[in-house]
Amino acid sequence: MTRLERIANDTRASARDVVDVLKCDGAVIIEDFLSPATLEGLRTDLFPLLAQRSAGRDGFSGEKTRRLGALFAHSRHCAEIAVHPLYLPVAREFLIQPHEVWIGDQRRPLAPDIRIGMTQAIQIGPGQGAQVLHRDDNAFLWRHPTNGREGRVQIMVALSDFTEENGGTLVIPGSHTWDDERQPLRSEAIPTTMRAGSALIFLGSAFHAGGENRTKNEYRTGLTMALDSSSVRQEENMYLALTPDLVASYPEEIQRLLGWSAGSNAMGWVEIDGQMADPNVLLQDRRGEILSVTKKNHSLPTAM
Ligand SMILES: O=C(O)CCC(=O)C(=O)O
Ligand SMILES: [Fe+2]
Repeated sequence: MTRLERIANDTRASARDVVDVLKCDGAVIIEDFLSPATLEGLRTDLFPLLAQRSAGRDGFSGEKTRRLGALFAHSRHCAEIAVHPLYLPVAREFLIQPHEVWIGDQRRPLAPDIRIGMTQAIQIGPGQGAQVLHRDDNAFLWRHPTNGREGRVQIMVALSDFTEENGGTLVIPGSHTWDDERQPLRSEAIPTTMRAGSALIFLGSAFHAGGENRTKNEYRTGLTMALDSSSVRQEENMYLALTPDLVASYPEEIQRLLGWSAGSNAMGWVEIDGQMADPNVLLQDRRGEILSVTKKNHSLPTAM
């Protein structure tokens, strides 16, 4: 395969189309994923902060590459990416796959929720060599082939144009089906070329890498975010990166995606009055009082 499939973000585009391409190729480009206003807002919020960051200190991070995390603290436009109709429903399709488990004498389906596992703006500077090819679900030591059971659906939103020359993300289409023995080769990878505002969505099991920036003075800037299964720990420590007050200022859907939830598989509970409770109640009551679960029912929805 020599090119990545492209889907235009217009009225005809559906999450189903995106899922279908991802199942087949492991990666897809969504053209004009962001509105011009959101793109401009992200650039205004993030570019000055990126300019203050020092470059990476190792080959993987990139010694001519600047990175900025904790993006929900730096731009409220991140919320629009996380709940985008061509991203969140797509992630749900891959990540919320119920397991049949025994709970006592009952066999029940148990499914994870979705969490934002990491956020990062990545600015590849002139002279930066290509990153090594890798899978982002290495963070969870995920096994391959996944047989459709993915742990992560990642996005790379272009905040500047991505070209072959300036470091557009390298992807090996189809590599999400490979087993753990197969080595990825640079010759199999193709560069992501897309206009600013477009996005590459790829599975955590797909081999990819930051590309080489061969330009003299062009910076390639992307915003990456991961939607992960709540069966894994978030890669970026959101509880240190974002204050509870900051998280509380977002709508409840975003609070939960950022990890302030316990979900149906009970990952992330907090003890309140002796009960394993949903931590989201602590955000709802920012007066600092810990509500008693005996007065209000905050208990977890599972049988655990
Ligand atoms: O910057 C890119 O295009 C990809 C970077 C990447 O894959 C990573 O740092 O894990
Ligand atoms: Fe990566």
